[in-house]
Amino acid sequence: SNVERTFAMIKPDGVRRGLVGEIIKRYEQKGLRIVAAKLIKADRNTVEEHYSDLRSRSFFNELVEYILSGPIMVMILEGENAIKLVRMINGATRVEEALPGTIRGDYATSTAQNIVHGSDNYENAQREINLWFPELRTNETRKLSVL
Ligand code: DAT
Ligand code: MG
Repeated sequence: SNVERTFAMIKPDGVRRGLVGEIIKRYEQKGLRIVAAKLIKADRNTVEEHYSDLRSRSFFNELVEYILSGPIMVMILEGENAIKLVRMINGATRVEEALPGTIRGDYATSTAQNIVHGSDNYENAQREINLWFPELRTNETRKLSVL
């Protein structure tokens, strides 16, 4: 088995549009367990660090401003192949490629504002969990101080 943890975010348009319950329902329906979750107003430094690999892209500033535009829900999800599973449930990045049945396919109306985020690999999952949940940091992320 490959039980692992990943980081997911409901972006400001997801919260603004009242989709928090719908989105969490989809994760839970597929067997993912919520390890931690909080509704927060993000800090600029954290958002820039989160998307640091996109710093050179033309849409970087627009992306950061968008994430800062309202409350977001950040969470740690756990389950079998959780990293890949969350990205499957979220759907493709580009609005015209996000298939019906995925969160983005069903709700996103633009690529820039695409409702949800999920870590794309194990290393980034650990990095993003530690970045957004500093209060849970321990020497080893596998020993997060939560159930
Ligand atoms: P993902 O969120 O699917 O992992 P990513 O990491 O490539 O996609 O990009 C992060 C976010 O940046 C993405 O969710 C939306 C935004 N974005 C990506 N490509 C974009 C583009 N060409 N124009 C505007 N925003 C874009
Ligand atoms: Mg990404």
